[in-house]
Amino acid sequence: MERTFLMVKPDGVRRQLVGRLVQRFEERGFQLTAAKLVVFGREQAERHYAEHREKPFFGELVDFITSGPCFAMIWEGDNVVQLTRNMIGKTDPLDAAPGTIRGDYAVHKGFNVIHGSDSVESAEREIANFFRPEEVVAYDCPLQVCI
Ligand code: RTP
Ligand code: MG
Repeated sequence: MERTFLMVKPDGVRRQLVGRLVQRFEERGFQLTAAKLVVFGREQAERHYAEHREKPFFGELVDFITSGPCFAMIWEGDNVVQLTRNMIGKTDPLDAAPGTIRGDYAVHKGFNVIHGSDSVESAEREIANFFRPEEVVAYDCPLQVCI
């Protein structure tokens, strides 16, 4: 089963959007298999965004991600990586369509509420950076048989 790493960023947690965002992924038909509220350390955040290390916004991005609790999750389902990216919307809320998470809840590119893995390979790397294998819970989800 395909897996992805989704993370409500500190702005989303402060704004008390966690419940509403979890609900969207449940309603779409995905299965939650791990979740935790964590304040990430600098090294862990830098590893997460390593592809942006040379970009001018890298320092600010890591400052922001480590500025307060994030709600980290693993979700499973068919094509969950691409489908949740579609639900999250474009990086810059100026381009994000209404109906997407960023199109509904975000205004600034630097405070865009949620992260989602951009490929199956990124998802596996990001999951390994944030979760230990024993934190992932396997269980039968009756919904999966009828989606
Ligand atoms: P994310 O990784 O957080 O899910 O976002 P994304 O894939 O949509 O966008 P990505 O290109 O991976 O960028 C990571 C985060 O860096 C911030 N950013 N700032 N100032 C800028 O030009 C700029 N570009 C990107 C955004 O907060 C973005 O979510
Ligand atoms: Mg990204």
